[in-house]
Amino acid sequence: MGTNAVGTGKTVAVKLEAAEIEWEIAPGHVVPGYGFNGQVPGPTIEAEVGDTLVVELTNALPEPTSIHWHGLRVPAEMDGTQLVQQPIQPGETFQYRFVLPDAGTFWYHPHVNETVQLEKGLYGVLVVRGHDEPLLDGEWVLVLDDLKLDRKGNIARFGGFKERHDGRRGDTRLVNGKAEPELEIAAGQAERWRILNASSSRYVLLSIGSRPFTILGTDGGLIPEPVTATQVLLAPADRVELAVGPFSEGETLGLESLPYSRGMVKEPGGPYATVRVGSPAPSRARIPATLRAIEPLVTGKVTPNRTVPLQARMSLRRGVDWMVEGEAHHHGDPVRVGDLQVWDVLNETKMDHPFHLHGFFFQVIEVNGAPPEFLSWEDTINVPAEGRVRIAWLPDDRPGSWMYHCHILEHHAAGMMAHFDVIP
Ligand SMILES: [Cu+2]
Repeated sequence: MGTNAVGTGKTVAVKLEAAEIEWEIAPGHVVPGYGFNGQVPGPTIEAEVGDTLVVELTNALPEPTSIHWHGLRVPAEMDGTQLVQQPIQPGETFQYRFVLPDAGTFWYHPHVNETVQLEKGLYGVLVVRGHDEPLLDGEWVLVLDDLKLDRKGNIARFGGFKERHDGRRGDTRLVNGKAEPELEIAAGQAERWRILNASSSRYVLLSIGSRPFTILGTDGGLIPEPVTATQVLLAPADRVELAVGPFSEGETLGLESLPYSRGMVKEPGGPYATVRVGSPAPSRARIPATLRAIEPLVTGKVTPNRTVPLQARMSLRRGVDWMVEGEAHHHGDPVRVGDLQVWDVLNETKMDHPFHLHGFFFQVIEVNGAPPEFLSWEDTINVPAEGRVRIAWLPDDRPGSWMYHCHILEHHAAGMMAHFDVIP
């Protein structure tokens, strides 16, 4: 990682249409929502490292939209924010085109009116495969989400102080657009689960029936070595890749979120899906002891060259402003191509915030002064309430306008974001 990939010549062409849909979240329970190609999540786009992705997005919504390619090292003008493109008006089409330099589990979602458009169902996954992937018996993409419904069972009205303050959280938990579905896995097999938390604000402390699983990758693809765990935290926008199983025939496991305290907001947790273990099937799963080499960007003692304070301020008119460095919708200093960045992201609030950097992966150096359990490439990291996360990243040769923000969508909208330039 660090240089821009050269295309292989293979093109993956996808047509996406964003439109109003009748979203069936449970048998017989339909809510008016938004979808890509009539579905939630949108179609999973699959490609290989080095492919060129060409997406023709048609906006059939009653409002402007765009697509942000979350986690992808795209050229600045393909990033989908209003810094780099005009929102796509209803009836218009826009073509996104870029090479896919990295393997991993990425996602796509609008970067216009996100609090509404994502909640209504506009999101999808992009899987990019590398040349040397671990071999498992099967693969699932699981998108976790939640939906806030009103008494009639429709998507509840948006806004209000609590939503602006805590972020919007619903009590209907979804997997791949369905409320608490049943999943099946064959006994004796181990599968690769690529999991995304697409919620507006909900943190998922993921458990699969309290059984051990193996972490294979995070936001930016595989980690150096497999890590065994019984729970893993997915802040909003986070991804994780797990090896799950083998289990015994007839077992039933709950895919659930355990209670999690994100500072002054307590997440109650709850079930997402029931996993049933079916009849046995032969396994050829093989997880190597080494998954990938990741070179650390920094070694030894480092001095950060930037501090990014995440802040809140009560406001008589709006209730609360979420800020970066003293202002809502902050304009950050530029960074120069090739200059190593070591940033201290300081959370000066009493609530966790998932920090998302557009267009570039970073390595986490420290969380509250301690090194992380393993080295990884990330585009989103949770910054604990009143805590500090030190990250390092290298602006490779993609000058332009970029941003970072809290991925609690209501906090982003209320100002906990910054735009900055990468300059040649
Ligand atoms: Cu936040």
